[in-house]
Amino acid sequence: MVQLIDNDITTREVLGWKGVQVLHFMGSSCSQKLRVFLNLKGIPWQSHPVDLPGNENFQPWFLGINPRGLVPVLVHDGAVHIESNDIIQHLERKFPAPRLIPAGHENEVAALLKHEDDLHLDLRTLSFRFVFAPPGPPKPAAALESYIANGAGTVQGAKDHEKQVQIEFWQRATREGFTDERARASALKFRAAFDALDKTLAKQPYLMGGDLSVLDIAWLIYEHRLALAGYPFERLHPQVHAWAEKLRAMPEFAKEIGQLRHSPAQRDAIRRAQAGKSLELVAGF
Ligand SMILES: N[C@@H](CCC(=O)N[C@@H](CS)C(=O)NCC(=O)O)C(=O)O
Repeated sequence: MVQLIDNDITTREVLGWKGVQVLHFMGSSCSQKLRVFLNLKGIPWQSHPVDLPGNENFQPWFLGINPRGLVPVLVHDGAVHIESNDIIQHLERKFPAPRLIPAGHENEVAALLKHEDDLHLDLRTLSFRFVFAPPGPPKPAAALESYIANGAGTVQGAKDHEKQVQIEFWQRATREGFTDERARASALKFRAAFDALDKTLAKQPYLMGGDLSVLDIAWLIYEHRLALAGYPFERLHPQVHAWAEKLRAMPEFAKEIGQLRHSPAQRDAIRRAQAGKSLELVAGF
């Protein structure tokens, strides 16, 4: 569990926040996952939007709350929790009903969620390449400098390796963009993951069996983003496609993912920026 310790937190005012308070961004996949979870649980929470496209997450005040500069962050009665899957598991323990992690399967679910989290930078690569498609560098130099210079740089008191991983990701993206080679490698990892999920969903309605769980939330959010990127789910993983259509129609999901649909003008701009190179073409699907 990633609950920060006192020395990690330099924006001290959050220590006085009561109840469930969430720092998040509307279009962030990890934030969407957490918000769907909160909706399904019916947990009342207070919203603190963080403007990721404006790089507010790289400003000193936010790095004083999460030294990794990532959303979402949960402040629960003054305790600061980072990492979306840890936040979800923490809230599941505190608000057990309705169950979204089957009893007795906590460790199995934690391992399966880790697999999902391990693919997060691959999701980001495909999102930037095929969904957001920014015309210039994904992060302006000044924002990156602020990220590097600010925050405690520690998580649970230890120098944070994860921040370095993030810095290297953005520095490489600034140098190279999101190349065909990287996009293809990321897409192939998802193909393997969704092949396995397709087999599971041929036998049962949800990823953990007969009931909806946090795994359905986590993977639906990935499926949804990748579908926006042009990943051909219906052709490659028909069971996943049918399961995703069913979940997308539930109000608890629809409310959080609906906004990311592009307007026709945005779609045209992205298509032009990609010069006709779709995800299917680049990945060889
Ligand atoms: N492992 C982290 C990943 C969090 C993450 O990468 N969040 C993204 C949004 S989905 C973010 O904050 N990106 C920072 C940025 O785009 O500047 C978690 O699960 O919370």
